[in-house]
Amino acid sequence: MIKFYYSGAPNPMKVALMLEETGLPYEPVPVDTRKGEQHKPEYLAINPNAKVPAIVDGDVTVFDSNAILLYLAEKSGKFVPPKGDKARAELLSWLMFVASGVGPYSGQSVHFRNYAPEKNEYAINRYMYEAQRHYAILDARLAKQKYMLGDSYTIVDMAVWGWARLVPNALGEEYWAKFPNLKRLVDEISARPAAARANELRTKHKFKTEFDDEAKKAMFRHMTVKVA
Ligand SMILES: N[C@@H](CCC(=O)N[C@@H](CS)C(=O)NCC(=O)O)C(=O)O
Repeated sequence: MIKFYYSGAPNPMKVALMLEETGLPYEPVPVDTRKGEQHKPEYLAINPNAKVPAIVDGDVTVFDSNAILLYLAEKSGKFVPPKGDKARAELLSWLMFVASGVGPYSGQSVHFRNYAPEKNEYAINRYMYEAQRHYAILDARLAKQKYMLGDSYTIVDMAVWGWARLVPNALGEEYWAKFPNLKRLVDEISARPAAARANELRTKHKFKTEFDDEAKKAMFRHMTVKVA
């Protein structure tokens, strides 16, 4: 049985979607990042990066959401083009594009818009600019084809869904009008029964909702440690 270390945040939710889509049996293990549980030594032994998600599958441990998506796709043989297929190489590019671009820029955009103690116009503009540039690239691709890799729904679409659902938080509600093709994909995936079950997972455990000093200390460690 796969142990799935999760919270309701975007990166764990893509993995929850994949687990539900494949039907692989798993045991959800909540990690309440607002309480600092990601820094506990027993969790650091699973993910030294102190973030969710992570999975433990027998003697295999995988962290980083897109690595987990790929692992689960290979394990199940589902939602991934066959090895040797041209689309398999495309899958790698787009998976890394989401992991290294869409996710980090969206995350920083949310941070500087909603959480930074001072309003830093330069940082807000930089991260919003980069986030919307990445979403525009996804939108342009989805204008030409149904899914990120063509006609088939794959883990790339799941990776996109995890973050693109948060376009209103990362950029503002008005941005949906600029990305109609991306919105079409997000809405389609959100309507899938597996997405509903993934979302339900968040209600199975009472995660802390307050963003108080304890949460800031756990998630924004740079606020208390000066390195520059
Ligand atoms: N590259 C990692 C990033 C994971 C990540 O940033 N997770 C967030 C939730 S979306 C987290 O654990 N935040 C808690 C913290 O930063 O302390 C992945 O894709 O899994």
